[in-house]
Parts: sequence; structure tokens; C-alpha cells
Amino acid sequence: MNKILVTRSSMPELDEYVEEIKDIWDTHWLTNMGIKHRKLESKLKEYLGVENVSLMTNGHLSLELGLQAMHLKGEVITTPFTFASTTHAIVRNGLIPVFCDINPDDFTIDVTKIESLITDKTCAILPVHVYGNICNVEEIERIAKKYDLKVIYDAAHSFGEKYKGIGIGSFGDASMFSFHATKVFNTIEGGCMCFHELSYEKELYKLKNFGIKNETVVDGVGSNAKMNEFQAAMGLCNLKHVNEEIQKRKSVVERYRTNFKGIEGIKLSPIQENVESNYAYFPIVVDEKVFGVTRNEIYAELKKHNIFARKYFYPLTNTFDCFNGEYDVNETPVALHISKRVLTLPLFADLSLREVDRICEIILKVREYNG
Ligand code: T4K
Repeated sequence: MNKILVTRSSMPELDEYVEEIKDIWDTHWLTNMGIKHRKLESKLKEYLGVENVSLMTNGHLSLELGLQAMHLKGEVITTPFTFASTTHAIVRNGLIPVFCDINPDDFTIDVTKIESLITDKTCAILPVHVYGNICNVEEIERIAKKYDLKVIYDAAHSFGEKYKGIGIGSFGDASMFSFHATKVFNTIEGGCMCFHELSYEKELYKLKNFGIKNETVVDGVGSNAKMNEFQAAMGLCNLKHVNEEIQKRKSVVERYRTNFKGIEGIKLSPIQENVESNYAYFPIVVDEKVFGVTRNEIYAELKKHNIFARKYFYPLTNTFDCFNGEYDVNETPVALHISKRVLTLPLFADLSLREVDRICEIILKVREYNG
């Protein structure tokens, strides 16, 4: 039986991509902010409904350089229920992550706990729209204004989402989107930073190109995070189909929801009010006491059937070996509880509804053998 992985990259027809890259053979312009790079930047600005976009070679460097561009010092309040990238971007900037717990309903940062973590060293809040679930952006904005803090969203999972009709990348001072192969929209590898303040534009442009100001002046210690023309070409093609892809994902998610309706012990992500979703991930949280089997047993059973779900996001980033026990995981008990019980099920545009039914059947049957 064919393997079903947690996701499968969306790709345009080969001919469409070949058509898009043909002129590169005339221009010989492969990278360093070429024509396709500029074209994609402008199309994304419109699609995402944001003021400014700086394209990068991946989401992680967008976040890392986005933080660097803000010249921050001190502590950043963030969530441990995320991919390694979020926490690493903070630490690699010489900043100190302060972990806030998440709320058990949508797994985003618990805004009721942020204020108690603010000290005179706090410089920013870095929340994550995890799985595409939108954070409480209004409350985060209120807190940030009150304490004069920067807000940088990790919006890696939120491509194209809107809250109250506003592009999600417009909230906070800046937002990072990932265009990795596994995301709703991909440029193979890729990402961007969206921001309001125009001074970031020059700063980010410089930072993604070694800190070079012009041919003779290098006045920043930058990195190399330029998106190349082949990545941008993939983005230009994929962008034409992304709405259709999101619609297909929606039917997959709706089928999962129907199949799990009324099943006690399997908690689903909420349908958030005022949010136009992109159906990025389908996490379930398994309460073993009610459902009768554990998350790990479900994961193993699916694997036996060649279905590879993933434990995003386990382990929590504040337990990573690289931090040598520096952070106390007991300070984020909800995140710890969820991370031990969450499983993200396969979800991609071309996943057939028959396959969704099979996945659900396997999950519901494990309970029968074990019950
Ligand atoms: N912030 C958050 C909250 C994030 O989730 C991420 C990335 C970032 C920041 C950083 O953004 P980037 O720098 O990556 O742009 C994957 C992705 O590599 C990573 O981008 C993503 N989050 C994370 C949640 O998932 P892995 O280690 O699980 O990837 P891997 O190689 O196991 O792939 C997962 C599945 O995707 C495979 O089983 C099959 C499918 N796949 C994978 C690749 C590489 C494809 O269909 N095509 C492919 O080319 O991290």
C-alpha cells in the first residue's frame, strides 16, 4: 500500500514551471534579487494584504533577521509549543526566550499569562499562529502598547489567512511566513517578513545580503538569505493555484471533522470566529483516559498501515537538549500536557476523501482492540 505522509508538497504542472524559468536561460540571472524575486514580492504584498514584504531564502532566516533588524536586547516572551525555528531565532540573536504557556483550546500563547512574565528586560513578544490558529491579536496589541514592546508573529503556518477581513501579516510590528515545501504555499524553501515600518525594508535588504550597503560600504553584520530565481519562479506558479489548493484542503478537513464528530476523547482544533482559514494542519489531541488509547499507540498503529502522522509539536522547545535544562517545563504545564497528546494527521490538497476515511477508521478501530 502507498505511503501516506503527513503532507505532500503542492507543485505546478511541470510545463508551467518550465515556461516560467525559460527566460532565466536568456538572462543568466539566477539570484541576488532578480526580476522574479521582485515580481513575487509585489504579488505577495497584494495576496497577503500587507504593506511591505521582504522575501528570504527560508522562513527561519526571515525570523532571525527580522529580530536582528529590530535591534532588540533582553527578553522575548514566546511559546514553547512550536517548531525549533521560533526559539532558535530568539537565542541566535543573543536574546533570552521567556516561555509563556498556551491556551488549551487553540494552542496559541495564553494572553492571560503574558503580563505576569513582563520584566524591565522584556523587549518583545513573539507569538505563533500555530497550525494556522490565530492568536488573540487584539489582546497582544493592547499589552504591547501598554508596555511599549515589539510584536513579531511567527506566522509560518498562516499563509493567506485573514482575521476580520485583514491579512494576518498586518498584525504586530512584523510577521514571518514560511514558504517551505511542506506549507500551504511553497517556493521549495522560502519565506518572508512582512512589516509596517519602512526603515525595516532597507535594513532587511541589507541583512539578507551580508550587511552590504553598496559596493564599498558594509555597515551591518548580515547573513546570506536571498531567495533565488528558481525559488521565486516556483512561487509565481504556485501562487496561481493556491486558492484552489486551499479549497481542496478545506474538503479534507471537513471530512476529518465529520468523521470525528461526537468521538469522545479526540479533541479537534476550534473553528475560529472571524478567521478565514488556510487549513494548514489537522491536529487531534487524544485524551487517553476517555478515548482508551494513547497518542503514541495511534501513531504506531497508523505507521503499521504505512500512514505517517507527526507529533508536531513534541517535544516542547523549552525541553530541547541544546538548552541543557535551562528552562523549567513545569512553567508551561498546558503546553506540556498538549504536546504529549497531540498528533497531526496527514493533510494535503490531493489527499482523497477515501484515504481520510481510512485514516479515521484505523484510529477508531485501535480503540476497539484496546478497549
Ligand atoms: N516557525 C514554525 C512555527 C514552523 O513550523 C517552521 C517550519 C518555521 C518557523 C521555519 O520555517 P522554514 O525555515 O522551514 O521555512 C517540517 C518543515 O521542514 C518545516 O518547514 C516546518 N516548520 C515543520 C513543521 O515541518 P520536518 O522536520 O517535519 O520535515 P520533514 O522533512 O520530516 O517533512 C515532513 C513531511 O513533509 C514529509 O514526511 C513529507 C513532506 N515533504 C517534505 C519535504 C522536505 C514533502 O512532501 N516534500 C518535501 O520536499 O519539518
